[in-house]
Amino acid sequence: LKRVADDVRAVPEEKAPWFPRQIKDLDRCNLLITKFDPDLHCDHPGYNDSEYRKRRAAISELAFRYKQGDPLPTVEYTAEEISTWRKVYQQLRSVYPSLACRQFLDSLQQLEDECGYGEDRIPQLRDVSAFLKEKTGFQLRPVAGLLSARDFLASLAFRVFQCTQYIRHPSSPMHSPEPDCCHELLGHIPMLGDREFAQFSQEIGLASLGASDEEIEKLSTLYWFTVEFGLCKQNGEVKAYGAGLLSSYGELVFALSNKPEYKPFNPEETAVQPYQDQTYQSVYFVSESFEDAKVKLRKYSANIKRPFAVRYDSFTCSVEVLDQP
Ligand code: HBI
Ligand code: FE
Repeated sequence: LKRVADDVRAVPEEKAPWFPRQIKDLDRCNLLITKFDPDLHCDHPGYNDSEYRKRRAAISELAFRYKQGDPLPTVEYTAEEISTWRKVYQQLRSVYPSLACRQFLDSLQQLEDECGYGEDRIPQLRDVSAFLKEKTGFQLRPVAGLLSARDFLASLAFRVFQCTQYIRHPSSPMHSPEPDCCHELLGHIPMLGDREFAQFSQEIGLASLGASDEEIEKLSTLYWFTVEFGLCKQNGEVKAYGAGLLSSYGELVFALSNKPEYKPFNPEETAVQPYQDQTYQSVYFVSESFEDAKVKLRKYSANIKRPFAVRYDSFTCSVEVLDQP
């Protein structure tokens, strides 16, 4: 009893929140946010469609049962689901050459050549994960929906991308209130096949481990305006690299029109910019290059107050925790 009391007293007051140290700890990073869940929200396009909700529940079940190291589940998509995918793919593919950044286009081309990307079938997470593993060391794990920012960012520290496997409701192929496989496979995956971008993503993840709720909120906002809605300069032109843009025809065209405001990417300012998750952004942040974004993010992260430093060990897929002097 005495020992227990001593242990309790020994815990420093500013104890950091729990975070995963090993890749298998990601099995515990599973806090779902029900903000856009079709079972609970009457304005979700699938709310009145019990067939759709049943399908979603079945695909969610695959994610709930998944443990790190299991083979990724495959889903046999229906003709209706493939038809939704086709509409999204065709519309977006036609505008990518003029609006997407070079890294995205290169990677998408490789996915089409090597990984079965195309309008006729929805790629399987298992194939896509194997592709990414070879290119950048990223791997996928299935997730049933929107995760808490803390859990989502933590997985990036291990080069694990939590990926939804269901598709949006057929009544609104051009819009989804929540992430779905169109958003992941078209928006995120090609960028995660780029080495520089993969490293940028992992560094946001590492910065989030054990951070306070306030810092998580800021990192999540940074993630929003870069990984989701980021723009970058390329040969004197502004191009899109954010997944929220590259998976939404309407916002992609809007973001690269002369309507929205552009600001230079600057983590201190970007981290506190209010953002929109119901409509288009009113401001977008433009990076000079990924290298530049990475250097700036690194400086920002170094200033986050944590009583320790972390280092990723890629041999053991684990995070080393070092005491800060
Ligand atoms: N969860 N499944 C999933 N997919 C995302 O893209 C995602 C998430 N949770 C939070 C999030 N993205 C970001 O908006 C940041 O809060 C990290
Ligand atoms: Fe996303």
